[in-house]
Amino acid sequence: METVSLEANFDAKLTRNEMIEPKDWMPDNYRKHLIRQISQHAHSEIVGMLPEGNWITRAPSLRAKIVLLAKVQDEGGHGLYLYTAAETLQISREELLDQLHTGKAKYSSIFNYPTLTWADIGAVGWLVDGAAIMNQVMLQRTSYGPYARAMVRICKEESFHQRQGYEIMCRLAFGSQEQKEMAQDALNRWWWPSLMMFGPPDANSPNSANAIKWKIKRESNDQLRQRFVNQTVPQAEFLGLSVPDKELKWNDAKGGYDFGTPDWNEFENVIHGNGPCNKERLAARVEAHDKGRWVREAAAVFAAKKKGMDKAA
Ligand code: BYC
Repeated sequence: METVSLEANFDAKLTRNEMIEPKDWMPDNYRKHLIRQISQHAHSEIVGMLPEGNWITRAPSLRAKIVLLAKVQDEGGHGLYLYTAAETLQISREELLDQLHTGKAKYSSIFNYPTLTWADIGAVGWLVDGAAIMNQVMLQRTSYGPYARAMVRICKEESFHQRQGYEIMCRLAFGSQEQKEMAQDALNRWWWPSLMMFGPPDANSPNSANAIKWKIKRESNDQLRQRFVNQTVPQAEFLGLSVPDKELKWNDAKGGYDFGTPDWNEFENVIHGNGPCNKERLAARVEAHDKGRWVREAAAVFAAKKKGMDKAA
């Protein structure tokens, strides 16, 4: 088939809201766009394990430790589903990881902030996983089949993570005065970086036009950010905590909150490698990758031997 009719067929599938599958023809830019987004998403999952993993040995109870351990393991699993989805687009896992380790590929800005207290683990679950779900629910209907299917399971697990975080915040906010102050301090530090997770304002988002045209993203950065604020402010009120935004105000006419502008200069700095923990996070990832080399090599030898045995049988 000629490229014109292949492209018409691709467009028609999108119009009918059918999924694009790995064996289908797709424009090269669509493939590249997906590799960029899915791999950055995968990198975010595995880098996201670091700030939380930091608290496993210091969780305040056995129950809290088990729950946090399970959550961090889930994030590792999400990374695996997403790398596998990206690999269906003709790129190897090694190449994807190399892009992360050399700083060529981005990962979510949020994981370049430190988790200073146990309340931060609550705030991460509540706000960071909350923002992640807000963005990822629409990705269950993204146009690329393997990505959409990976997102279904990820979303289920992320809701458990969000509840884990909110439970910690409830305990602290309804605890002693000191605990309540810890909860407020965590909210103060995580609020604005959480709003930045949705990406730059629509007017400054170079990838959005194609993402929407190709039905990769179903909603815009600003729409999702607004929904997140609308949903989260009442949760903060329930906790008796105040959102650190003087411009925050309910707007009857729009049926949502008006809110202040995140510091987009800070965001640009963080996504270009100059946030509070960028260097530490990347170094930890590279070290983990190097230390895991023997596992990858042993698994490859085992797989090759098993293949040989299966053939002989
Ligand atoms: N951090 O044109 P734009 C999670 C980059 S949650 C870093 O709007 P797009 C987890 C963007 O990549 C987080 N970089 O881009 C939760 C682009 O640069 P390049 C992961 C960002 O793609 C809890 C440039 O800025 N979730 O994993 O249309 C525990 C211009 O942006 C960010 C996902 O990845 C940011 N926050 O929209 C553990 C969801 N925002 O690539 C783990 C899937 C923007 O051109 N991803 N940039 O050099 C998406 O939905 C979209 O990629 C985004 C950005 C909404 C993030």
